[in-house]
Amino acid sequence: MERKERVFSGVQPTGNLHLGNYLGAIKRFVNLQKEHDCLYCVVDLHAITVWQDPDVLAHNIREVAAAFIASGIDPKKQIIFNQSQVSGHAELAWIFNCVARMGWLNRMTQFKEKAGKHKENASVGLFAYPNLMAADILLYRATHVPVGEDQKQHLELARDIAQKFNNDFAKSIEKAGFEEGFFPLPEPLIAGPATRVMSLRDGSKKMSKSDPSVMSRITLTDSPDEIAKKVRKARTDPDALPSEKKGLEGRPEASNLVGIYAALSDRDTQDVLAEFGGAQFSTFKPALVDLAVEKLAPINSEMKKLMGEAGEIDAILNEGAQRAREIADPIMRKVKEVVGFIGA
Ligand code: AQP
Repeated sequence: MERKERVFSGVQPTGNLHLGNYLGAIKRFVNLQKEHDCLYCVVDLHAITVWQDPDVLAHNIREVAAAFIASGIDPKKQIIFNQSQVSGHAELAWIFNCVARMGWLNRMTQFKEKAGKHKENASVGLFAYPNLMAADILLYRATHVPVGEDQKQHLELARDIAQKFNNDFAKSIEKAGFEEGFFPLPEPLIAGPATRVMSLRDGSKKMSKSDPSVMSRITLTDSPDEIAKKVRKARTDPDALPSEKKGLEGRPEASNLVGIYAALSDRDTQDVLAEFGGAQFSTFKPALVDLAVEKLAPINSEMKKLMGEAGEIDAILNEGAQRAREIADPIMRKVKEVVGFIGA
């Protein structure tokens, strides 16, 4: 079984897809497709680690798929599918539940943040989420994973799981004909000026789907008026923008807005500061509104159009799942052989 470079990443269909999801993940998915074989997954099994209304979940699955396509991912060239259609994700996750150690999962900061004070009430799935994420990636023996900064720790865990699997089963892996271990150690691709987009209301908090304040995030379904209102009201400080990156230190809100501008315009932060250094937010914010509307409005209208054609989205997801299974099934068969399971 030859090993090749392959990109895998996923987005949860939990509603309120926002600028952080777009700049930290989806926009980068689009760029990667130029030179890689990519699988982009709507990770619905992850979504249900927190209860989802079934009707809303189905809508949100289609909406993430629509966002992928509207942003420029070509479903004919790349594979777009929803996770629950490929049973290998859950099967491999179970095997990884038996490879990963409790101590490793206990260190995951996202579980601590999401479970908060009510750890005893959190689902077992929320705790084991990183094992499923490792399975998502390794089921395809993917080598590169574009994600936002918040997923770095989970990616490190996926590498640890791959490494431990390779060690635990070294003998049977060799017997099955693999010289360099069975799973690759997947590399996180976390790069660019917007790997961690912050809340528009609080520069110390990540922009997030579940923030109770709608003013904290720009969503991919916001109208131009809503985008303008949110940017206008975004929290800032009273100083003008600096001309050098160093001048953004200790100014999280300013840094966030400049990072968003840079990522939306495919420039680096220094380049944006060279243009806006010395400008007040009263000048910078309208420029950011114009740019955000210019980039997001076409995605928004394409998403709307696609959402009116649910049957077509479903067909794309079904076809994508079929193609994903064609890659996953032989790998899963080998995993079972390596573990010692029998059967055809
Ligand atoms: N604020 C962000 N900045 C940059 N990247 C981000 N991502 C999420 N938030 C930001 C990246 O988007 C991809 C998909 O994320 P997800 O669907 O798995 O959801 P999440 O990380 O749980 O998103 P939220 O908004 O933070 O949801 P809640 O509020 O439920 O916790 C990932 O690559 C992620 O890194």
